[in-house]
Amino acid sequence: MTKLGQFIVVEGLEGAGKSTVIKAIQRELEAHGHELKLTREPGGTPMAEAIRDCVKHDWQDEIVTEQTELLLMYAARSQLIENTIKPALANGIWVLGDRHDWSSLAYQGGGRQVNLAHLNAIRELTLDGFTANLTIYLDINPKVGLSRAAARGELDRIEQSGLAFFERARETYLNLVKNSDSAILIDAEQSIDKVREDVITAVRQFLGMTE
Ligand code: T5A
Repeated sequence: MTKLGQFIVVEGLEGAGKSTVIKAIQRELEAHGHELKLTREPGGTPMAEAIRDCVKHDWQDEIVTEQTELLLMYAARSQLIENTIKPALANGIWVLGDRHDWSSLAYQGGGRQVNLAHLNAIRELTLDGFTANLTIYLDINPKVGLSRAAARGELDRIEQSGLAFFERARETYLNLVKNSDSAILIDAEQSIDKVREDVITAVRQFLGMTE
C-alpha cells in the first residue's frame, strides 16, 4: 500500500521570506527522496489562479467586500485541496504549500475582522477537518515585511491594507502557533541564511518523526 504524502505549509506576512525558504525545503525533501508538489494560495489550479488575479487586483472604484474576499479565498482553496492536494497525498506525493488556511484566519479573520462564526462555517464546509501536517510560521514585524515587499515594487490591493491590519494578522498567527502542536515559529527578521538554517532544522525534526 502507498504511504500517504505529508502536507507542509509555510505561512507568514508579506515579505517574511516564504518563497525564499520554500526553495530550501524543496531541496531538503527531495534529498530525502520525496516526490514533491509545490502549491501556492490563493492559486495552484487554473481556476484558483484566476481567483488569485481577482483578489489581488484593484477593481477601479468597485469595492471588494470583505465577504467576497473571504468567499473567493475559500473557493480557491476548495479547488486546490480537492483537485491537487488530496490526490497528491493519496499517491504518496508530499505537498509543500506557500500559504494555506491560516492565511485566511490571519488576514480575513484577524486583519479584516470578519464575523468569526461565518468564517468558521465556511472553513468547515471547505476543509471538513483537512489540515496541514506541519506549519512553519515565519514571524516578522509587519513594518519590516512590508518594507521588503515594497522594495520589490508597487504594493497590491491586499498589501495596501495598512499597518494595523497586518498587526492584527500577526497577532492571529501568533495565537495559532501558540495553540498548535504541529506548528513551529521561526524568527524571520534574522539573516536569510539563519532563517533557512532554522527552517531546515525544523523540517529535519519533522522528517525524523515521519520516516
Ligand atoms: N491572502 C492569501 C489572504 O488574504 N487570505 C488567504 O487566505 C490567502 C491564501 C497573496 C496575498 O493574498 C493574501 C496574502 C497576500 O497578500 P502573495 O503574492 O502570495 O499574495 O504574497 P506573499 O505570500 O506575501 O508573497 P511575498 O513574496 O510578499 O512574501 P514572501 O514569499 O514571504 O517573501 P519573499 O521570500 O518573496 O521575500 C521578499 C523579499 O525579502 C527578501 C527576499 O530576498 C525578497 O526580496 N528577504 C529577506 N531580506 C532580508 N532578510 C531576510 N531574512 C529575508 N528573507 C527574504
